Amino acid sequence: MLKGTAFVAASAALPAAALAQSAPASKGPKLLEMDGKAKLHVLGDRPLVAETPAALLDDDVTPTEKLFVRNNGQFPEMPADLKAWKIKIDGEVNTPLEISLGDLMAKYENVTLQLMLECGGNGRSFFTPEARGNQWTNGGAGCPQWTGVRLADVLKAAGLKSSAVYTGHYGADPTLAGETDKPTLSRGMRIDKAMDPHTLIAFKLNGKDLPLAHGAPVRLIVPGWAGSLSTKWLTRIWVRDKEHDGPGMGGFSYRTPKKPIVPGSKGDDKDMAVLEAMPVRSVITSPADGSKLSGRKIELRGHAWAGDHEVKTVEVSIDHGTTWKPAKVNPPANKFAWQRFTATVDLPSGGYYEVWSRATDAAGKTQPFAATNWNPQGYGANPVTPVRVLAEA
Ligand SMILES: Nc1nc2c(c(=O)[nH]1)N[C@H]1C(S)=C(S)[C@@H](COP(=O)(O)O)O[C@H]1N2
Ligand SMILES: [Mo]
Repeated sequence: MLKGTAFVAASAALPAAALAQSAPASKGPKLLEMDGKAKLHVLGDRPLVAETPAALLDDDVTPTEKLFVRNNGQFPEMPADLKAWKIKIDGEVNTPLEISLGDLMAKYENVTLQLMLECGGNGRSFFTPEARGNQWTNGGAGCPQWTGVRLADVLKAAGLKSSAVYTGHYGADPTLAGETDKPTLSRGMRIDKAMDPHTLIAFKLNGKDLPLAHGAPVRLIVPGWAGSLSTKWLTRIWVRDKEHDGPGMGGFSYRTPKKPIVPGSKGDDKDMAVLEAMPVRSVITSPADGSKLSGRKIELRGHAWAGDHEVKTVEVSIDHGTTWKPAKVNPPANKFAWQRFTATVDLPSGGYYEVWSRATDAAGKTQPFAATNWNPQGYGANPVTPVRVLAEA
């Protein structure tokens, strides 16, 4: 499961020769070259998919440049007049709305929250055998600050009919083949998640207008649930009287087995249910995987999160899970924000160690040691992920 690593000095005090010696022998991941974005790891070019390496996830609030990018189609054009952008709310509502972004911003209360965005496929590379799709490690996730209006306020203004049970979301991105008359992806959620006051129609990311890569001029943010619900370049919310059936809602797309299936088997899509909340996960953000340490004391840092739940505990281990030590876990900035954990770890000797972290959520669910509930498209893998260090002293 663990692919090879080259040990890179974490301390600037190490002589250049040591650094040169430990330079990666094999070529590393392809790095993103894009204005306004850090050198994220490119998992795919067409469509563009790039993840954030764990060590770049260390900030309390994910900076825009470090937020992962996941497209299913092509980028749409950047609109000339952001405020003239129109969003339609129709279907099972008393008064269908077509509202400009300018009016949306002016008429509804603006809220700013720190909210998790996480791809449904995050962790997919940990499945054995390999599941279909982008091979995310843990970097299809980030927790920046979003500003927008509550989707609930807009749905209340339109007036939900009693038949309203689900949403269907549409964005302006052309398909990979360049079509603009059919949706690239159109997912939806149960109406109670749409009415959660943390589900936003967002127009700012970390205090600035959304960049094109993250859905300019306006997108949904459905925190804690599969990122595919957080429609970028939002044009329409269709309120439905049944589970939505747009592209991305059927078969094995964003669906996981109701009962475990044999890993690698074809499976039957009748045994699958829509993936909603993401599972509990912890990521060590410092030290970086493959760090050479000059001493034996590690000031460990990371983030943990758990879909709809708060994280209750994080434990760390340096002996492959034989013994565990509790980490300090901070409360989230608000509901649906990740939580910082820290621990001081003393290695008993110099040499090679794997540092593990495992989180447990408020519902009592703990990260497993290997990806469980294998499914053909690889959703929901959240195993403990080692960080490998080499201590010199
Ligand atoms: N219109 C549209 N919205 C979309 C997508 C897309 O391809 N088209 N990708 C979704 C997926 S699968 C994820 S994980 C998130 C990623 O958001 P980001 O690129 O801002 O990180 O956007 C979602 N919203
Ligand atoms: Mo995603």
